[in-house]
Amino acid sequence: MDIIFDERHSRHAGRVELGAGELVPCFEKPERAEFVLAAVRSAGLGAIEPPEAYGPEPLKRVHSEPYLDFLRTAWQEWKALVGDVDALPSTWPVPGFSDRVPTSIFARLGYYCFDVATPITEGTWEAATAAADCTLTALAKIRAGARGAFALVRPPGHHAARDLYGGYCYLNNAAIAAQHFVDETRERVAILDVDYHHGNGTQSIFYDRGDVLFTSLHGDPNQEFPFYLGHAEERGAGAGKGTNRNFPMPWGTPVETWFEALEEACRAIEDFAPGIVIVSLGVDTFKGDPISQFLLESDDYTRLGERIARLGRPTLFVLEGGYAVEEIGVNVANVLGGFDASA
Ligand code: FKS
Ligand code: ZN
Repeated sequence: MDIIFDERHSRHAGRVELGAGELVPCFEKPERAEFVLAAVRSAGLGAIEPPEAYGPEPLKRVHSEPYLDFLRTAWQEWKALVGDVDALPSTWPVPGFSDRVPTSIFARLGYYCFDVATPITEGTWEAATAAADCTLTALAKIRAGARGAFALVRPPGHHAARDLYGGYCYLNNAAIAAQHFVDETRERVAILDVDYHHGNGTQSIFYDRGDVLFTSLHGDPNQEFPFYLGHAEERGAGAGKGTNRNFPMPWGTPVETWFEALEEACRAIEDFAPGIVIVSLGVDTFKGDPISQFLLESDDYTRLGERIARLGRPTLFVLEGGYAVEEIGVNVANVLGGFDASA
């Protein structure tokens, strides 16, 4: 398993997010990647390499130019006006307000961001673009014949839509890789999103696309972030009708039920016969995760990796969430180890 990693992830280090009624230290922090790096290294899963630079073109295939310009320049504008504190939105253009693109930095934060947990800091753009480059480099390993590759990245990506960020995500790494694969091969892509949270960004980017299947297992949006998307009846639109499959599950769902949903998602992927499987790999389904309510244990991640291997397709793993920092390393390494042992 080739592993792609870039130390520039640590340039993104938000200080605070707004939790329920109080500012708390960011859950999505640099140590996460360090724990994963240590675990994949000690598991001896494969060579760990830095990324190639792909430039802006692959990003523009998924995100709008005004959105990318905003992400690239927001920190400087915020810092000049407010000072060296995390940039967070505090007001939003909800339905009923004008849909003009606003000019003030305060207004543009709310225009492009959907929550109060996703700070823009000095190094956010650098880290986010490095993560996209890592994911594209891992994809290139697969194009060159590898059976599996792992993009060990942060910030994560699956909540980021064409021109919307939130949920700790800015650039949608998995979607950028999926689109790049389609552009290069014209083959079909299946995305399996096993993060605890629904990948609203990835779903929305490919919702009307028949060539990209999106499947997701996640906390029921009636109870869980991102709340406004991720229901079972969202099946895709237009040419993409039938190529969006959500498996929402309530808090405390038994592990066996989770694996039954995985089985259904895998059958949908097998029927779709994609040229590649891209796994949005969050391990916040872990029993000990501080912000999530599923019950998987460390050994269950090995089983997950084995099932993914049985899909029999080239597979790109992209890191998403997981906040039990001590255990995310071993949980991720178990998925990749289970995959390698069965591939
Ligand atoms: C906790 C509130 C949590 C935000 C949750 C974001 C989850 C992000 C993620 C990703 F993979 F993107 F990192 N609100 N008090 O895990 O889905
Ligand atoms: Zn998550």
